[in-house]
Amino acid sequence: MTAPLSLTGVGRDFTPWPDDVAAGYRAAGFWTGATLGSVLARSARLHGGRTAVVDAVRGWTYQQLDHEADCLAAGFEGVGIGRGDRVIVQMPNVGEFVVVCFALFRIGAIPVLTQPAHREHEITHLCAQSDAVAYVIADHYAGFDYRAMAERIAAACPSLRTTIVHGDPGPYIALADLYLEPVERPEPAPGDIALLQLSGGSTAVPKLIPRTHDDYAYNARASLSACPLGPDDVYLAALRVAHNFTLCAPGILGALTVGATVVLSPSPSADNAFPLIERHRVTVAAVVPPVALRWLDVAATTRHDLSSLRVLQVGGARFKPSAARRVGATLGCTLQQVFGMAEGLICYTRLDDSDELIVETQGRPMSPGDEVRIVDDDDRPVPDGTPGHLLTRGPYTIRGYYRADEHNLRAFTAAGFYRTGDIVRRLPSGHLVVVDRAKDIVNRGGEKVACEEIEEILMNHPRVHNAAVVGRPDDLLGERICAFVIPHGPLRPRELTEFLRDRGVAAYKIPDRFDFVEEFPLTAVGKVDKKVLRMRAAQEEAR
Ligand code: OOB
Repeated sequence: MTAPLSLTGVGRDFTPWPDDVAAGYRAAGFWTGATLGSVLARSARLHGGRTAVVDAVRGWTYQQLDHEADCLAAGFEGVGIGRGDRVIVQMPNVGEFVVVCFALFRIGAIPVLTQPAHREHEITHLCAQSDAVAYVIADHYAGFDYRAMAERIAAACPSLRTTIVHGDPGPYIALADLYLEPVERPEPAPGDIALLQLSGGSTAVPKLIPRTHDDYAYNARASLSACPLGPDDVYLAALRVAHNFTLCAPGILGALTVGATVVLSPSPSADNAFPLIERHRVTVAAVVPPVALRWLDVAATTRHDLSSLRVLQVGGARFKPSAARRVGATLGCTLQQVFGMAEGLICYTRLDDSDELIVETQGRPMSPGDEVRIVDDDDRPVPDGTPGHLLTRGPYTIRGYYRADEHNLRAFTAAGFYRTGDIVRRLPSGHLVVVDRAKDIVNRGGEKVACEEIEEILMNHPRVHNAAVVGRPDDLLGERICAFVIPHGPLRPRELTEFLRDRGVAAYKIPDRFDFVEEFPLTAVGKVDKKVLRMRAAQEEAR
């Protein structure tokens, strides 16, 4: 046996569901034993000649996608990528992203799904945490050359053996050269990790989320029950492809499960998305609130025909009722609010819910297997209608982060419930309203930024004595990032921005504003009082 099973199945890397619970999920039909690779193979048999994926350059029929995934799997194996190996995938919205993922799924290798915006700081952490053996990138995207960064990353990450480039490979291996003759191999086990998602979590280093074949395939199917798609549907992937929303809610994987077409937009801007909606007769699209707001504004005067649009999914951050109310009239489609997390649980408003529920709530859990508890600070259930901490477990919600035993003790209850960090209240219908957040993150238009991560880096600056990062309200993004800093001596915001950039921190995490102060307000137990800082940041903003 080449790959030690402990890396992919039951073992030290992730907490599987208890055996009796897993048996229950199988008996209930949630887990079918199908791997993600076999989901595509099935669609290729049923819908072979239909278009599976279209990007700015070309299209793939189901047969082509299935075949290319097999060819690329052979090529990946040829460069030494095997079952259980972790592979960092950092690609923009191109069809090859889908081919790469399915090639890895077929081998049983594990894509670590990063964002194009990530830089050395993030990628080196992710490499170290996952002991990744390979790094798959595009040559360049949005004015940034990933090959130059790959050199520095390879130097910092001893586990990395291979860099593979979509486009001009420079000194690396060209993805295009890895399409070889398909070979037979055993399928991965359905309980193996299929992919690692990134948490939008609150820790200094982002945590990896192990999603298994069984649970992720179910995530897509259960999503299809809330947002039905069929072979005639066209799904627009406007947000970045690797995000759980775009990939699996029902997203790319849901569309490919039923023979629908996925259209990949290079960016979510109306300039990119509207012509694609018109050209491909897109029926369903998924966006974050700031994008929805922009689309609503542009739709009023656009010359593009958006009449094919049936459903606009909005999620990732709270969508204000005032904006939600405009969707139907302005875009002529049904709004679906989506409240989800890469760790698992996804709530949807249903397409036939009342206008009131669609506008005012973030939906209800998609699966009958979802268990939801809303509790007070001492983990005691609160009555319906009272805000409390949202805890959840179920057939597609992880029981633990990847290689994070100590953190898992805090992030999960002893009974295996995931502590989402969200404060919600539940209506009698089961719909949830997200009212607040207990976790220490800023949700910047759907991009999650862990405050502690930025604080730690700032505190490495020789003239920063202490730093506290909070969100401040913003009409467009929902929140922006505000850093309160106690300096040692003279310091300017520019210096800190450059400092973060030099450390290779992704641009979206760089504070929008720095406020220099002499001291921080403290709580009764002597911790930095972020509630007070958030209030100050909001007051500054109002001024
Ligand atoms: C999605 O996933 P993540 O992992 O990037 O972020 C999860 C967190 C949630 O815990 C919550 O704090 C926030 O993002 N969130 C929302 C929300 N949707 C997500 N807060 C308020 N209203 C909403 N509608 O963001 C994600 C994953 C799958 C589907 C959709 C979104």
